Formats: sequence, structure tokens, C-alpha cells
Amino acid sequence: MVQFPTTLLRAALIACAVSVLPAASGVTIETALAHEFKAGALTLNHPWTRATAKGAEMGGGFVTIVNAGNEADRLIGGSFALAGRTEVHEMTMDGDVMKMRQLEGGLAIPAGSTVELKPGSYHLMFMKLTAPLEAGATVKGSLVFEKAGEVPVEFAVEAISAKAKDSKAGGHGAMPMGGAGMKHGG
Ligand SMILES: [Cu+2]
Repeated sequence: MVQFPTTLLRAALIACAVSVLPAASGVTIETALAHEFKAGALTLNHPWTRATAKGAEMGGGFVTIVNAGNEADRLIGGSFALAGRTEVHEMTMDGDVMKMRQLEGGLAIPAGSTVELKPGSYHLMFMKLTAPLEAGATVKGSLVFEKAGEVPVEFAVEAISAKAKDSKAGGHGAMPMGGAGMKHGG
């Protein structure tokens, strides 16, 4: 009869739990909330953000950008009516630590490509929020491109628990910003 020490078993269970990787798939888009904005060859699908807890200072902005043209562009910034400042960010996992950094040169939107800004990945970072974001609301803002210029959009505010299907990490809203385990650069 073979018996595993319980500590070993427990370690194995924990290893299993943390090794569950997010499945690769697109962002869930609620049909009822689907909306899009166009600027030349660019289509901005379903800009959205997440409701925030009272006192939250930051939020994440997400959108799918389709470049149907044959010229590359770059997302270099944005704006959000309820934020003091908006930056283009990248989130990566370093082991089990989430790291975010500002993409100083912007985010490349190659010709004929689709680029997703989604939780756990590229996102707009809304800094210095001036009011809590309430689910169900829409908030005016914009995306700024190197070539297409500033494109006005409206961000749908989704539930605080809303996340892309493929993002176990959750990113903004799921975790207190700047909390333990998260390093925020810049
Ligand atoms: Cu960020």
C-alpha cells in the first residue's frame, strides 16, 4: 500500500490549481452591448470598461481594433471623460506576478490585422478616475492613432466581474490596483 504524505498531496493540488492556463479565445462580446466606431480603414469594436469600486483610482479600457487597410497605424493614446489621464499599457505575467507598463511608443496596429485590448493583455489605463464607473453606463472617450488621429468612442461600463473569457488573471477591477503582487511601472 502506497501512501502519499499529505503535504506532498497538498503541494500537488496547489500546483494543479495554479497550472490551469487560460484557454485561448476571443473576448466575449455581449450582443446587446455590441457597438462599433469607424475611422477610415479602422473599426473599433465594442469599447468597454469595468465598473469600479468606490475610491478606485484606475480602470482598464478594452476594445478590438480591426485594420482592414493596407497601411499600418499605431494606437498612441486615448481619453476617457472620467479620467485625468489615459495611457496605453501592456500587462504581462512574470511568473505569477502581473506587471504593467506603459507602451511609450504606442501599440502597433499592422495592416490587415486585428489587435485586441483585453484584460490581462494590452489595455488603455484610465488614471485618476474622477468618479466611480457604474455598470450599465456609457462613458465618452476616444482612441488616438498616429495616422487616423483621434477617434471618438463610447465605452460601455460592464459589471465589476466582467472579464474576457480567456483571462483568469482578470486584470483591472478583479484585483485592487497597485495591490500585492502587482507592479505598476511608469
Ligand atoms: Cu495598466
